[in-house]
This record gives sequence, C-alpha cells and structure tokens, in this order.
Amino acid sequence: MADIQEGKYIWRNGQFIAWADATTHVLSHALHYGTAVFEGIRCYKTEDGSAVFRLKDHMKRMVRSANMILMPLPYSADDLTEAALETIRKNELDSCYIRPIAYRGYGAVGVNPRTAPIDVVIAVWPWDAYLGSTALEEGIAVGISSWRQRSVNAIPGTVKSSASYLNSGLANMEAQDHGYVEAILLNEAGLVAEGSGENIFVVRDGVISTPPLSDGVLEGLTRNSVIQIARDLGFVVHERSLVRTDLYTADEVFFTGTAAELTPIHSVDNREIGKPGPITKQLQTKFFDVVAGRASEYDEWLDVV
Ligand code: PPE
Repeated sequence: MADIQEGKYIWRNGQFIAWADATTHVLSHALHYGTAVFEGIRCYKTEDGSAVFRLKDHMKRMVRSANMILMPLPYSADDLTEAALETIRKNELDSCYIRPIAYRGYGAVGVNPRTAPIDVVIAVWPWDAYLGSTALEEGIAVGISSWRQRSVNAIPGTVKSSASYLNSGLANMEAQDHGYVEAILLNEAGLVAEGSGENIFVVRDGVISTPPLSDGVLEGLTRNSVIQIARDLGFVVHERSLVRTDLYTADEVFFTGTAAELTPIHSVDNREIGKPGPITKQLQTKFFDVVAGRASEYDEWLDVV
C-alpha cells in the first residue's frame, strides 16, 4: 500500500550487499509456490536513540513460522536480532520498517521445496502511516470481505507465511474497490478473524474483546502488547469469538499491527461507529508512549539500536 523508499544496504545470508544487488532468480521456488515466511517490525526514534519494538519476539515468530513450513533456518532468533540491528545502523536510519524474509530460492521445481536453498534477507526502509495520513487520528472505514480467511487446516494464519497474503490481497483489493480503506475477513465458520494485515479489537460497555488465536488469526505482537497494556491500565480484555454484528454494534473498534500501529475504525460496512472513542484513544496514546520509550515499565520491549 506504499511505494518502497530505497535504502542503501540489504543483509543477505550473513553479508551486506548494495540495495540494487539484492535480486533473486525468476525461477526461485518462493515466487512460484509461496514458500516464504517474513516479518514486519518497526524501529522508532526515542530519547535514548532509535529502538526496535519487540525485535526478538518478531524473530522468534519468524523461526517458528519457518519451522511450521518445514524450512529450518540456518540462523537463530538471536542471530537475526543482531543482524537486524546491524542493518539499521548500516543504513543510518533513525526510524524505519524492518522486513526480514526467508524463502526457498533457486534450484527446485515442483511443489516440494526441499532441494531448494533457504535464503534469508533483511531490508529496512522508512514507512509512515500504513492506512493513510489521517487514519491514526480520524479512523478508517472498513468493509467485511466476501473472501473468507483461509482455514487453519489449509494455510494456518497463526504464523506468517507469504502464501497467506494472497488471501489478504484479494480481500484488500475488493475492499478498496468498494470504497473502504481496509477489509475484515470472517473465517470459514463465519466468525470475525482479522484485517488483511491487522488484528481487530472491539469495545462494548468498557470491556475490550478480540478474537482468540484459535479463530485463525495471526499471533500479532501488537495485539499481544495492546492486551497487556490494556490489562495494566485496569481494563478487562476477553479473547473471545466475535460475529459480524459485534462489529456493527460496538462502541469502539480498532485495528492493531506493526504497520497499522493502533488505527481506529469509524465505520464497518457503512454502519457508523463514530470518531475514535475514549478507550481507543487512551490505548493509542499509551502505545505510542511505549514505542517512543516514554513508558519505562515497558522498556524490555525495546532494543536500542
Ligand atoms: N494480521 C495480519 C494478517 C497481519 O499481516 C499482521 C501484520 C497482523 C495481524 C498484526 O501482527 P503484528 O504486526 O505482529 O502486530 N502485518 C504486517 C505486514 C503488513 C504488510 O502489508 O506487509 C505488518 O503490520 O508489518
């Protein structure tokens, strides 16, 4: 949803190469069969210098995702954490988006990827508000997609494989064609799953709810952080299944994600929910304090570059 702003260097299989040299063969396995896993991570400017939010947890998720698709990575979460920090330093960025990706490269054709090499890459670039410049303050209009969330027994959504994102792309394009900013997908059982690139929360009578992981949603680190922040602020947070009318009748609805951060939703399928509500705003303010290093109780979530 944005053009890439080019950086200088990309980390590939343990070495830095020039941005323009980070190419891959057209017969790379992942290009044909979606055999890749990736992460999206943000680095923020703080008063103590730049810091990456939940870096190690993202890298742990990447290793788990890779194991799930039977693609054992030659790097540990610690190795990847260090490599990401080094990549930010090399590119001299003070705030940026970090995109590690591991994929089956060139050398095998056919659905079984096991004879293809495993390539691991980390790129960084500046990426501002994901859902548009007014999204964080004013909220966005979303629509429920006619596409269902891929089933957990087809392409599991709890891990972050590239193959999942065809499903996301179809839903997002449809939503934008209908005049919405983003899509919400229901799962095969008709329960609310998530946005094409975000987890979703609703607030009703002061109680916060979000779909459980068993409904097939990505185990979002922003979701996990916001649940903890909300509970620390004294709110009750339920992980429970939601149906579409829970969205239409909510007092507040918002998305969470690394790219989307905490984005309020002002309408769902043209049912007006309204301007960002008080709980959404309180959580959003606290979230931005946490990532900017202004909330010392959450300092362990930040890795200074
Ligand atoms: N669900 C999906 C489907 C998803 O893609 C994301 C992140 C989330 C939930 C939230 O997860 P987390 O970032 O750990 O809180 N989507 C990433 C990629 C977006 C893209 O367009 O690319 C992201 O936000 O970085």
